[in-house]
Amino acid sequence: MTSNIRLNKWIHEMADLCRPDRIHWCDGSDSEYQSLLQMMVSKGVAIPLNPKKRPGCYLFRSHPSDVARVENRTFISSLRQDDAGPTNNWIDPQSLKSTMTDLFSGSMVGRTMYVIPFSMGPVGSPLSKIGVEITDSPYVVANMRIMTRIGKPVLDFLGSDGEFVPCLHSVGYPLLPGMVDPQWPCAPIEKKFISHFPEERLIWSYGSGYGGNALLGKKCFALRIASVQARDEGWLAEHMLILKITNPEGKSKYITGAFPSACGKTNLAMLVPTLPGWKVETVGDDIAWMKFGKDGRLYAINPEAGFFGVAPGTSAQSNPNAMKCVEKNTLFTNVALTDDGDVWWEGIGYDAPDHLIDWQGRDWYKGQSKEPAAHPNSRFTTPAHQCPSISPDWIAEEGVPISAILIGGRRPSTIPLVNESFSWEHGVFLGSIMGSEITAATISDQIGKVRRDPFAMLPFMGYHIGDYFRHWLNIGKMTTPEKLPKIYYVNWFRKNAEGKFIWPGYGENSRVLKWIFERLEGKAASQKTPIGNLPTPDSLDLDGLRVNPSELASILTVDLGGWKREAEDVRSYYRIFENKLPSALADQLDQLDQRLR
Ligand code: GTP
Ligand code: SPV
Ligand code: MN
Repeated sequence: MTSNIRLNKWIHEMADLCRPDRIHWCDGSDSEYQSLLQMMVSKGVAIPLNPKKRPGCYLFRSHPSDVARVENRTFISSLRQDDAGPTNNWIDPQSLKSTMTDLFSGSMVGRTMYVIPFSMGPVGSPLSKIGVEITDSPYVVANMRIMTRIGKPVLDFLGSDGEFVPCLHSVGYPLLPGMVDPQWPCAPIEKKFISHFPEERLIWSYGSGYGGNALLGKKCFALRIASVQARDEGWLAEHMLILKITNPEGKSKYITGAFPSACGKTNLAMLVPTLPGWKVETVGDDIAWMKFGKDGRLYAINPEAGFFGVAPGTSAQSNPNAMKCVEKNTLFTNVALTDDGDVWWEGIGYDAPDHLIDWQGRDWYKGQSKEPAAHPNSRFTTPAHQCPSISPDWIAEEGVPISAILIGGRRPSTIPLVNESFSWEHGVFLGSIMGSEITAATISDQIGKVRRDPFAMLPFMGYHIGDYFRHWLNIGKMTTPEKLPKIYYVNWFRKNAEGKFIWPGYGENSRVLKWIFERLEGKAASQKTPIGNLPTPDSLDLDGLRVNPSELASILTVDLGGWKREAEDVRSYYRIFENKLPSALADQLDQLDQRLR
């Protein structure tokens, strides 16, 4: 119920189209959340975990075909194909709407249509934006309540004429009379459509209930639609963590980091430094909206309110803050269930018990079962305010001033541990050529293969990537150079001859953060190389670190042969941008070639 005329009209139109049995306006209250969960428990959709071990926690199991984002079913349906660019799937908006109108027609028969008003960013903050998601999935409602700010305060703020992004979602499984509702309703892959209409600022998602396909505030709005808004309004909507780092003298800086899906953002954002006296606090773990402040610096907000984090690999050793966070009030999806009502996943830090129920609900026996007990993209949804490392600034309405931007991915070879860009333009060049191994965060038959993923935004771009590079270059001209964050290319994922990670990662990444911090202070030394500024052998604090010296040397020096191949590969990759490739980036590539000779 709202006085917002446009919202009322849209809700009525969508209800006429989807024909739900009933409409529920979410008020966002705790009692609403609890009763939704109880309803899902009674239907066998949610499994309550042992309240002595995980109070307020529930386990969900998705359909085995619906376990991650579906990039090949994600569409940027701009009016002109050229505006979607060479990296996005495009369908003419009229034709896509007609296909999807048929799909949505009656798609909510037998179901409740939930209306979720949500705010990305603190309600009322000048950097925040409002969306309204319509969904027929109570699982989505429960997750959206953790991941965003939902309900009455948002409607109140929206008022009678406030702006919002309409986000329509259906799992695509109408319940006709006599049909039984499966545990995880969804549509077959060819009927899934995760669609964006950038000019209209509109999202239509059909057929999937999982993560970024269905929680429309996240990738669909806060990245794909927001990237278009950011281009038009002169700011940046990025796939980045935000952290605060404080040195032993008590001086703090804020750093963002763009790493592709399942490449370490949550872990870096919650890092516990191994270096004495240093402290890291969490502002955000997945998305940063950055705008210029009055002082000419870039300020970032975390538009989300929770973490939708990768479970496997999360342990008290690797990420104690996340482990604390998920002790209560957390929704788990596709992890394994222990006989005593707790969760387990690969890399949780202790052996599996002899028996588990795996993510597909099947018996799993230690030493016998061959498949992982938890899905590699199993996730926890947990409130940000529960995180022991959360920074009080995480809800700062004006955002936090950014001193450095990290970029990086999973590169088993070539890319060194850390590389400081020469300039903003050179940093944008490095961002544009970023590559990473494909991970289980997306459904793909090419997991593990390295692909170019510029600024970790490949799957999340709302427009032409060539225009996006130009936008980044323009941002660099909107203030004076010394006020811009410095850009650093990092890689925690180099492998040795045995295929093992050379760098221990996690808390030890604080050594790299310290070098960056001290570079920003003008203190740490660096050496100029053909690819950028690398640490001098003694400027990086390696005190007490146990890594094979020759392997360590290999990740701290330039692999000339590897970089020559890299530059050649970038040249052919750049061809896909045709006339949209900014000449500044073509020049950067030529200069790299020159320096590598
Ligand atoms: P999305 O939520 O998909 O965007 O992922 P993310 O970028 O937040 O990645 P996350 O921090 O959840 O890490 C993904 C996986 O990488 C987990 O299994 C981590 O344990 C592992 N990982 C994270 N940081 C490191 C690191 O420094 N070194 C190594 N070897 N693995 C890491
Ligand atoms: C990612 O894939 O980058 C995620 C998970 O953060 S999802 O929300 O499913 O996109
Ligand atoms: Mn992500």
